Amino acid sequence: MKVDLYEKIWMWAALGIVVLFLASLGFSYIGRAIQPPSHVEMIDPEAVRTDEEFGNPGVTINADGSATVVVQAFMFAFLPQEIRVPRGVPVTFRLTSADVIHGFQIVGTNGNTMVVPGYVSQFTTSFSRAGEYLIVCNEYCGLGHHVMSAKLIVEEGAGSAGSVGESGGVR
Ligand SMILES: [Cu+2]
Repeated sequence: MKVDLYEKIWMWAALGIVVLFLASLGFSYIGRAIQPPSHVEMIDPEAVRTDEEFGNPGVTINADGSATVVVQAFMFAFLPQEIRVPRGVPVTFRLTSADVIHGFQIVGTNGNTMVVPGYVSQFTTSFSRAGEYLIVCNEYCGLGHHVMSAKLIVEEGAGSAGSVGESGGVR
């Protein structure tokens, strides 16, 4: 079968693009630990403020040294406004919205999820660098969207000694 030269070039170019896309998917999944969420848990959005867990958002340090962060998102803020977690330990974020869809992005890390009313978004990550991180809402949620932010402070905790090189963590 005779295939025209230009046809051949386009065929190989199309194949190359597919390979490139698959490679970048693989890189973000394995290399950067960026994965789609797999957690499904439902909650009544109107009961969020009186919920035992989400009505009292905050940080809990667990017996094994890991941390659980409960966050309530609403127009136009996150509660708590300031989150303090130790460096180098697994940190599980649990979030829900009391009104519309919001985003929760910890800038400069792989911590990023949608916060959908009716659902609990959950992800676990760890922070290998102490310091202050900005948290922003990255889903347009209304007139005050641009002011919807919070602060994450990663502290040099007692449990974080010798945890350099933690896998699955972020910069
Ligand atoms: Cu928002």
